[in-house]
Amino acid sequence: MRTEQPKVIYLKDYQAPEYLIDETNLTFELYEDHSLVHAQLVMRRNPERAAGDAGAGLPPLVLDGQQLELLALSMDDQALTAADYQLDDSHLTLQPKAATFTLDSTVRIHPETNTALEGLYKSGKMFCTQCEAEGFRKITYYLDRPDVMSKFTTTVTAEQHRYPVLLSNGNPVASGSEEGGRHWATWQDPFKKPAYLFALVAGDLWCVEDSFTTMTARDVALRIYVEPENIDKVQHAMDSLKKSMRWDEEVYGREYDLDIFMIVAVNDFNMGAMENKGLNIFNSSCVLAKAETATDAAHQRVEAVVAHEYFHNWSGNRVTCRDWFQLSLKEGFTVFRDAEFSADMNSRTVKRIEDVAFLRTNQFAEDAGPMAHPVRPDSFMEISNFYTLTVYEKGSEVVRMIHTLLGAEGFRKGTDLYFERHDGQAVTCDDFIKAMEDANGVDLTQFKRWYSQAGTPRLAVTEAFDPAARTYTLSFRQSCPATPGQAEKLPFVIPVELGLLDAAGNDLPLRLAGEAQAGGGNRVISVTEAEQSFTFVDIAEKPLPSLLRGLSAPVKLSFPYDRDQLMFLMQHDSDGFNRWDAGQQLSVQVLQELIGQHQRGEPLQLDPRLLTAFRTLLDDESLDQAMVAEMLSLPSEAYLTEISEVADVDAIHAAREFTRQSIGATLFEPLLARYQANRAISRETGYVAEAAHIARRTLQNIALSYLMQSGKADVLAACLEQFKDCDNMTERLSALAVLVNSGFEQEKAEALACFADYFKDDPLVMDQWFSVQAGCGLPGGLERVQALMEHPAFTLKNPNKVRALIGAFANQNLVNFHRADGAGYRFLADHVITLNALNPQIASRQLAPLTRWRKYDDGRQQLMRAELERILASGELSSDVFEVVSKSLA
Ligand code: B3K
Ligand code: ZN
Repeated sequence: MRTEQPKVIYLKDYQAPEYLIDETNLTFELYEDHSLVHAQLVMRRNPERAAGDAGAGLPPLVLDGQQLELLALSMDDQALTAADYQLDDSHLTLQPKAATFTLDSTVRIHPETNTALEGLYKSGKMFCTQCEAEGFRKITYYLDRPDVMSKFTTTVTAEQHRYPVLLSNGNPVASGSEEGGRHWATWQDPFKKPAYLFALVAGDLWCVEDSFTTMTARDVALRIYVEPENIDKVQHAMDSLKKSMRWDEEVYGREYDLDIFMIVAVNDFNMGAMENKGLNIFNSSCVLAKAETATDAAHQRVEAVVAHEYFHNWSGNRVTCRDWFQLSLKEGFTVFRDAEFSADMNSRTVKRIEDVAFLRTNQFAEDAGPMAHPVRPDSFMEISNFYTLTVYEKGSEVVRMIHTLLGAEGFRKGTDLYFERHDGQAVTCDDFIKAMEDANGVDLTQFKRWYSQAGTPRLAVTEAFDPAARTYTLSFRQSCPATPGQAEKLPFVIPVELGLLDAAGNDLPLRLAGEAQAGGGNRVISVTEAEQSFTFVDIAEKPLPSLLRGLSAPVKLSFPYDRDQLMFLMQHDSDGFNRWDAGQQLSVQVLQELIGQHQRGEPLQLDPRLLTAFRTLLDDESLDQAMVAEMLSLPSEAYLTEISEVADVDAIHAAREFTRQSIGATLFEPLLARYQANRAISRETGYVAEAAHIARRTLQNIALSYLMQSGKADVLAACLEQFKDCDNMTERLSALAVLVNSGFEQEKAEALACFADYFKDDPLVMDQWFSVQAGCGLPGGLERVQALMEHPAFTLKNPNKVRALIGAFANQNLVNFHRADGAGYRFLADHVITLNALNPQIASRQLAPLTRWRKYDDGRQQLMRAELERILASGELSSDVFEVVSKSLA
């Protein structure tokens, strides 16, 4: 906990470490009421910093350490006493006498009471670790920074009966039993790594084993460890792992490097997973999946997270970050890698649609709020607060733009050079860019502004057609709003992928003024100035532009399309993503009109063109069902909030619900036809995990949710049939969600009770049960959530539960969370205060909805601010919570 105001750390203050640690030899003694950690560090003066030593002597050695009880300390086998060092609550300082030395320490720690889930802690009955970013300092005194890379050897000793499995990074080298029912195992990691990649696991675990033959014909043992009751939910993760390993060889030429790769699933975990060298530790929600308990979306998440953590072996572990300001070096790049992997494994267009919808709703909101920061931040108080959508998702968009600008081949040349040049090093985002530049002979100086300037740029586009000259000119004007600490912004390099559609909807051949010949119907132009025009020649008729295809840059584009033009693009754009995006823009226009009507107290009148467009989609059986499902999905309330100047929660909710009802009523017949046809196939084939079936189920479930708006008895019957008779969680949970959001009180109550009774022993399924109810927008949402907090399956100590109930309520149930009396805000603040003491990282994450207070009307602004003030005054705040609250109020 914070005793004084946390310090701000600046990138500009970076200095290389004074000392290095060549070898780290650890021994853990695990017990039920404490654990002991013996560390032997083989250290030396960093030659890079040694220039002035001859005159000035050696500088003090300052080791990081928190919540450690120092029991013994010696240097080069000489025991040290309290007079030989200084201790405060986060450092151990001592004076080396020689440029190389060995430091031995023993500390006592308490994993059994560690609720912050950082460092060494217990999840249920097993011991596990989470060290990134700065958790290793809660395990032993160390230079806990990513530019200190060391060779680790780890011995774990524990009671054999309770902890038959003892794991750490690298390869197993020895094991044995001790007296008194204890045993030990030693692991050695041949690769130097920073302490944040250290991992240890001890527990009663079962594993599924497989193997992978690498591109150079080496056999790698693959093991996924889980608690015994979950052993039947591991196959999908194993398949995903093998696909990832092959994909990284084929697409990036990257081979796995140890003889064994392990994944361990734990129930209590602050985020999705962690890429510890050779021993990934996962939130069980990102490993366990089988048809009966996990939805299609959950299966896809497992595939993506397994891939993401595996890909870190190169982008993060072999080449790591110099300091935490460079976090996006590994995270942005790795998110890009996993997104491309998922695109290759599933539908590329659908993956892009999902990612962009998420980016626009959530990252754009972060970039417009009080925590806005560049992809490479300049400063932070608490690094845990910077594992953000900006570092991850926008960081990935930045890498995607480099890929777009250089092309796949040029990009690969760049990554080859990057991995070769920096293997075994801790480097910066500039090093990454430099490799891209050197491999391609290009200059990315201006492009690098994407790393240093925060905020979502706006790109306003206008057109001018000259029939006599047969030219068509697109004029671009870019601007970027001010963000905290950054008033003025310089122009970005914005790659705009585009096409021009003729009256039949075909891409016209594109030839810019000055070019010898046309170069296809789709191209990328780079907007690099604040205002810039591009003139296309040989254009006989006025075209309709399709701009920013695939969201080729993370910007907010505006072009004055009318609704008929959007409908035309929805049908004809050769870019699937832009067909979807045209539909979204049409929906946004229509919904915004309804929001205005609601605010003026007028009767709501839906533009029938939206219904026509949706009917066309439903009638066209040749379309990819996954695309139809995406296109039938209205923009979320959260997205409508994000694009509002002042968000009127009630009007947004009313407009969207009204539209959903109109769709359900007007398109009842085609929706029912689609529903019945698709449900019949589900019944006939049973669950099939293939893309076509996933698409079919998605459309089936969207159709069901619209149909249920009608309140008709036969739709209810169909919904109950699906709920009871299906063989998989995708159909069951969708039916449950539809019931929960309906007015059929008795059926709803019965379904919820029956579901909970059946799945009460499966925590991940119960998370879904909590979420579905937390997200229900019917009146009384807060009271329902408060009652659920008392449910025996709920606990604030499990992050998944907090996210499933409190998180889902505050982020997805906007109309209930933003109740005009502020009770939703009070509820959230109360739990943030409790969580601050239990688990600061989770507390700080849950705060996000309150930080967005500037989006709302005066009354709500005051209520939200008052809750932030109350948190600030509530006592000793963690640096995590303090940073977010104080920046939000600034
Ligand atoms: N690198 C970890 C995130 C660690 C977060 C620490 N607070 C997971 C990932 O991005 O792969
Ligand atoms: Zn990552």
